[in-house]
Amino acid sequence: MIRRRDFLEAGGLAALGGLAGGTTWAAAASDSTQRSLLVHSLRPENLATPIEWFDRLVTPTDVFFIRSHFGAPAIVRDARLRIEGLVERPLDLTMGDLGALPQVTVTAVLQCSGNGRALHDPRVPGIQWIHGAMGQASWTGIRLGDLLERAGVVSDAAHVGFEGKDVPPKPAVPPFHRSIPLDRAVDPTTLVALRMNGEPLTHAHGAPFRLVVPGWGGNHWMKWLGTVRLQREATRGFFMETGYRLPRSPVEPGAAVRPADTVPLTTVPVKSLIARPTDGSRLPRGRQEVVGIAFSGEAPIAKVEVSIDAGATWREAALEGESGVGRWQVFRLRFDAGPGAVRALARAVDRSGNAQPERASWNPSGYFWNAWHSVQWEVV
Ligand SMILES: Nc1nc2c(c(=O)[nH]1)N[C@H]1C(S)=C(S)[C@@H](COP(=O)(O)O)O[C@H]1N2
Ligand SMILES: [Mo]
Repeated sequence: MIRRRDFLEAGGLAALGGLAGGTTWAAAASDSTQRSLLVHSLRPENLATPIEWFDRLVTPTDVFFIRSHFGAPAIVRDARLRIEGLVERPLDLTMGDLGALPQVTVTAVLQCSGNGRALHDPRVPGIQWIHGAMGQASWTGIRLGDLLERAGVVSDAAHVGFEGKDVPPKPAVPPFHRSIPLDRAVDPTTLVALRMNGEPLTHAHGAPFRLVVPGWGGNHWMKWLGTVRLQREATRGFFMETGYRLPRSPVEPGAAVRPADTVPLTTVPVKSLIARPTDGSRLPRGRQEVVGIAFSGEAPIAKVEVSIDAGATWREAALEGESGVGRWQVFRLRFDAGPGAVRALARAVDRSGNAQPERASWNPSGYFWNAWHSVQWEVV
């Protein structure tokens, strides 16, 4: 039996390998083996989930990726949530106040818009996430729409701004502020979450309150939420006017794009990913199974197709789990493995007809990589 200490040390070493080499692939992740994250940076914490964990509907919290611009703020005992701006009654809510309101639970994918950045060609600057800046969890809290109804939104409010309690490391660094249009804020799936996977939010994931915006890129999901402000206009500043924007229309890979030709990114495009067998695996010949996940921020998944002959033929995989916008389902397909090198591919289509592209649409910040996932196995 493995002692807990050895087990933690093994995880720690894997994490250090990630720091030095850029990537560390944990051996087959399962509940009884490695529960470590891949380190992109420790201060602030930017940690990725090993791909093997994407073989199930819910990503356990302790292996759920962490993305933080400045690092978590200090823990305070009497945290408040302010709702202010264009409202009839500004609110100042404690954890007790929020906990006493009706709670709803939504299962949804949280994916960093920069997930897959390392796979864009030509390469772009920024954290070189490969596949691990995503996860699916159940999120429990209060509908933002319910809170806004209590505060009484004034008629000319059109945007809702969010500020977290984390602060930039020095005055020259702009604060991480975001806003979303009012109609998205009152969508019944938009939550101020207090719980993740049935437990109180952990500090790294935004305790005591964080925003949940199913279907939209992770940058909107404000952690350590402190202020919600009703506004006429979208929030200004670096993270709205320069960061988190996409070219208005597709551009040539490597092209320069003027800020005036960009729009804010919102919904996560359709994507599937093979979790197992992982790229580079050696498999025994015979009956095998490929498993992974698929989701879209625009519509529920319609189908996932898998090829085990480098794209010559495709078969539809079985889907598991509830379908929904911004909610992933597990796909599974059995196949007979003959000897030699096998190139496998996965691609998904959503119910609005959005198809995962063979090549991702390149953009200067490397957002939303979603090309067909391709892996190679050696069958022996
Ligand atoms: N206050 C605050 N909220 C934040 C961030 C941050 O740096 N500060 N990072 C955002 C980004 S870019 C992502 S992808 C998600 C990551 O959430 P997680 O760390 O719980 O996985 O949180 C978002 N919310
Ligand atoms: Mo992100």
